[in-house]
Amino acid sequence: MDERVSVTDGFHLVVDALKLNGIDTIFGVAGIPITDLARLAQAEGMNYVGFRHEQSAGNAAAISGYLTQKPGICLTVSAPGFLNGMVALANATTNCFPMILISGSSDRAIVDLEQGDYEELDQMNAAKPYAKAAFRINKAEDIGIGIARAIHAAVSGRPGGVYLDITAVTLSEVIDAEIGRKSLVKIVDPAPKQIPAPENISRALALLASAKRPLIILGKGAAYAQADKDIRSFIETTGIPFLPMSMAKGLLPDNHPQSAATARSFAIGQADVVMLIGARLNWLLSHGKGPLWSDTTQFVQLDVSPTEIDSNRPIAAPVVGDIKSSIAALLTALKPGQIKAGAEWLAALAEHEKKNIDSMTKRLAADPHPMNFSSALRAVRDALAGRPDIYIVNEGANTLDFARNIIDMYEPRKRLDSGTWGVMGIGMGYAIGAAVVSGKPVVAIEGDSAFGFSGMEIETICRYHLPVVIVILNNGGIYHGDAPDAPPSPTGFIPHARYDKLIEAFGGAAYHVEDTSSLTKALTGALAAGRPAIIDCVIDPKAGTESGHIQNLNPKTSVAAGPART
Ligand code: ADP
Ligand code: TZD
Ligand code: MG
Repeated sequence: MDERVSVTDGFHLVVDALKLNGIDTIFGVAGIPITDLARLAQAEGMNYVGFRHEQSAGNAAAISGYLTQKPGICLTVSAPGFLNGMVALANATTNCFPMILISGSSDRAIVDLEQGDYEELDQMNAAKPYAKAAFRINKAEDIGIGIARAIHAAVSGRPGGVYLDITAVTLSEVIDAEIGRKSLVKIVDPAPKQIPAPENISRALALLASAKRPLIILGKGAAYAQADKDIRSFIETTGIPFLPMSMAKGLLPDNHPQSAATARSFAIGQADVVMLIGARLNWLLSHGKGPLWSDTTQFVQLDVSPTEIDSNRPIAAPVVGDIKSSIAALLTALKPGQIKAGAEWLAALAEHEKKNIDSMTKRLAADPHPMNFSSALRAVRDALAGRPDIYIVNEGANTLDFARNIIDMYEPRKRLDSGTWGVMGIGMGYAIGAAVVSGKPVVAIEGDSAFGFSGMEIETICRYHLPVVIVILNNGGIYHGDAPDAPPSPTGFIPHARYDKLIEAFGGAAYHVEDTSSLTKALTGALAAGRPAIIDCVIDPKAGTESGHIQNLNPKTSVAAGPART
């Protein structure tokens, strides 16, 4: 018999196992021992996207997981490549995004005795504390099972990042093709429904029905669940006002009449029952404590993870299940007229909204020179008007906080940002991931510092001709750029740097703008051209505040700056 058809090897089995489970894209950086895996994946019809740094490849995988509910795949080399990818894997786990980091690894016998192999590291054990699960495949025959276990772990229950170690020996191991074929696993139900208990549903509805001032907070777990219609229906049927967390913006359009976003603090402070849907009571919600919250507020919480319940405040009505099933069950059990947000509550919110909208309108109308964050983002908003299809990626400090408030979203899962960790460096990876899986345009609104963390991926964006436009709000530093520059301050960068020039090296379109009308025109033009572009926006170096809107999280110094005194 022809040997070529009767045998297979680990490389082929990895590709076969991924394809069999509907995974068609790999984000990675090539090198020993996975170069041929990348080549083979491409030859076998998979979409391989090669990056300049594993962290960005991992971020692209993570966000593709968030957008598609299938684990995004990141492929790296051993030790340093693996560790570069680990930041993205840990971030995915923290944000509850499904992803699998696959790294090739060195000879286990040498690694375990620490005998100094090429790129030696005990990768699986290094990954464990930061991953939802970590597995190692030591035999070609186990590849099918190993990949099945990784997929289940990534997408079932609370989604997260999974590390899958495949040794170089396993990749090149040759086995009988028939044995190989039989070893593959086609997963029947990777993320089984988790139906909430009926008493969870009746308790939650009863608590909401008793509320005088109910409020719904939508988190990115709700966006991930893709239960958009039912969530909207529940909110509109009950008339309860809602607040979106940052990545849940657009789940219902930001201009929806029930959005309480412009009266956020008032709504949170006054609500007597808050229903959390896929949102944790973590630092982003002040842990449900402190001046923002009332001590007497009661909570309904919809979450797939039972241990999330009571993590920061007691939860009077937990609804443990997947959000799609939970919201469907709530809608089915809801009796006509059982829950109706009161007119007094809605009127109080409307009054606060009006005040805040008036002051925001005034701020946005100002057109200072040089631009500040408000005026530049108003110009960006004008260019985005009528384009709800565009993905917005957003990172920075002031750039993040102002853009979240100024750029309205109209469609679910279109806003992708620094997330639970407030991490810098997701920008280009998320932009590439979103563009690759959706084929839609992406506008990345980046602080000049934030952009620097993944900036080299503009070559990747140009190489794959992705419709990504990067708007850099360039205030010359971390938070602001007005610190003295000799010696360089910890927060300052080279003043007047021209980030637009960078993309010229790779054939992208470069814009440099100093005023709002040029910015709107540049962004409109770049989007119409549909090709990679950087718009470098000159922002007043004094415009930003330290740490944006979270200055209060900085520990206070009690001693004046200068060398430590003994
Ligand atoms: P945000 O930052 O937007 O407030 P978080 O990331 O804090 O949101 O919270 C997301 C929550 O959603 C997590 O507790 C997670 O367990 C939960 N979650 C994620 N996916 C689902 C799902 N499909 N069904 C139910 N809960 C989910
Ligand atoms: N490193 C990482 C990985 N994440 C972080 N969040 C930080 C460092 C600290 N950090 C912030 O929290 S925001 C930020 C840093 C370095 C950059 C802020 O500067 P920017 O935005 O230019 O991106 P603004 O508009 O100037 O505030
Ligand atoms: Mg800056």
